[in-house]
Amino acid sequence: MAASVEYKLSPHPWASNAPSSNLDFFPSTGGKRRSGSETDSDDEDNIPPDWRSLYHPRLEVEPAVKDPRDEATSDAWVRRHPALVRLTGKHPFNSEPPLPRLMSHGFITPAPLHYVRNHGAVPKADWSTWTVEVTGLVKRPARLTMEQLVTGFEAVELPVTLVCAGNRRKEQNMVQQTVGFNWGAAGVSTSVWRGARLRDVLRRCGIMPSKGGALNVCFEGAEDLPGGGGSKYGTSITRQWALDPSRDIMLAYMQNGEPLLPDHGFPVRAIIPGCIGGRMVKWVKRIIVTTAESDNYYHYKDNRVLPSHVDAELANADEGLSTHESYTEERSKQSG
Ligand SMILES: Nc1nc2c(c(=O)[nH]1)N[C@H]1C(S)=C(S)[C@@H](COP(=O)(O)O)O[C@H]1N2
Ligand SMILES: [Mo]
Repeated sequence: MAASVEYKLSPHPWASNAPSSNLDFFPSTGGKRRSGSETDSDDEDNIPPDWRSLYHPRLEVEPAVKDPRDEATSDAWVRRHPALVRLTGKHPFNSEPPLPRLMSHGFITPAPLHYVRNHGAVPKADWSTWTVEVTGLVKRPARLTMEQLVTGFEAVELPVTLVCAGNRRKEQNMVQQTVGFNWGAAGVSTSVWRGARLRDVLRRCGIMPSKGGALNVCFEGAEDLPGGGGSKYGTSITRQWALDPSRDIMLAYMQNGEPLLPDHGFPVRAIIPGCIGGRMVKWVKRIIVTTAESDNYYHYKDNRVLPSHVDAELANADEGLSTHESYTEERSKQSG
């Protein structure tokens, strides 16, 4: 394999303020990893694989375009694939590709066909001014720019499958009605994600020891959502997961060799291989190291699987209960 992997970017059609054709922004990870870097890899052969052959031929064939259905919504500026099946009306945008189309692409889903789960409006993000704040139980709190994330940390790139916890809920709802909307069988997609390791970022910021109470890592998105009377989308993972080098958890800024699409978290999102999609916070603005797990409304109320005797009515009635991905028309109106 070539020691130097070059990433040539074509102009980005979806986000005009994304860097394009700028190799300095996306330096190669090729060759041996720097010794003394924050990774503890004991692999003899550290040359990362080149995944481009998996996704590059697919890029042009599934373009995203402005869709008249988005015109009267706050997502009017977002380009989307017209074939995506809209599951919750116009807004917020929750969609999956037609199953045969998803399958026709094989292992890697072109980004415009990747299923989308948005709790609210897509944030209008600017690459050059976006920052990710790392705060809480860290010795050196930081506000990282995209340039710092891209150039200041070793990049990792690998294929990751995302699946919404609601995938195939349509069938589940036929057996017993849940609070959630009807996903078909295509709420699942795989693409090649590239980003900085969360672990490296946390170590650079001096994450406190677990004895010091630094036990959880919370993520917060950028949207203003109605949940709990007004909140951001947020969730958390344990410190142990966040720092585990074998988990390859990353702050991803590229999908299939391009900057992220607005719907998938441009400019940066969490990617947690092997975890449910709901944990992979898009448009990440804040990472907070805490003792307790996230107290975010969407972590608490949306990401729960309940025993089968709990029906939708009981889940809604009881403060302590809720089902994953609860969705109501009312909420959809508020989040516009
Ligand atoms: N900020 C933010 N992050 C989010 C969400 C969201 O609505 N807002 N939805 C979550 C859910 S439930 C899923 S399944 C995945 C979907 O990611 P995708 O839209 O890129 O497929 O994003 C997760 N991250
Ligand atoms: Mo989800």
